Amino acid sequence: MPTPVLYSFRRCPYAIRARMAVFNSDIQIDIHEVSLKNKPRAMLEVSSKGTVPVLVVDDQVIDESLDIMLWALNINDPDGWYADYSEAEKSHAMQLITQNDEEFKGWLDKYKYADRHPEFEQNYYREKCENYLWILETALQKGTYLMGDTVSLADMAIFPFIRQFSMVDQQWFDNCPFPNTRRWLTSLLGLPLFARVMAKTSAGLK
Ligand SMILES: N[C@@H](CCC(=O)N[C@@H](CS)C(=O)NCC(=O)O)C(=O)O
Repeated sequence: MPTPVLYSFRRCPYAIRARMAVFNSDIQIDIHEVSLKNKPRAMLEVSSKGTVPVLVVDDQVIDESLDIMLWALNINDPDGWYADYSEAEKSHAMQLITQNDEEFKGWLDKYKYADRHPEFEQNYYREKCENYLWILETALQKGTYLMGDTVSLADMAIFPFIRQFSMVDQQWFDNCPFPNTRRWLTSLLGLPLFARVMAKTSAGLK
């Protein structure tokens, strides 16, 4: 089987979550870092929607980050991010991820680029984001991670977006009333796996 190719963009939260799962599963892949302003023709030929990440494995094209995570975890889930959970827990994890992808991300983009959305002040967009942070904070008051005391798919799929949120106004985040979310994010950002996923040189890539 030829080595699977992952079209990726280093800072993209969707690509980060996909790389977290693929790297953790120890599957050998070639990472193709993409310029979003000049996407490679080979990528657009297999996925015309033009978003990263895109995984090409044999004749299969997977162009949704969550599907890439599930593909990797299905092959190898050494730390039990997914397989070890009950169906009810899996569905709860998916619900948290869907809320991130379908609601929070939209408000996050407006918060980050508030100058492009002058109909409201930046604080308005941040307060919209906070609705989701409350949900995370409540879960994280009960356990170290979103699904309990071990890392799960939910943590890995969501934290790259909370990272992005935290960086919009780091000072605000460092003082915000979500201490458990802050603690959770700090712990995930400190993982050696995250350092590997974010490495700028190919030495960090598998
Ligand atoms: N639903 C997709 C969303 C991926 C996505 O929107 N990625 C952004 C980068 S963070 C992108 O490629 N945008 C296209 C562009 O900027 O041209 C997924 O989960 O993979």
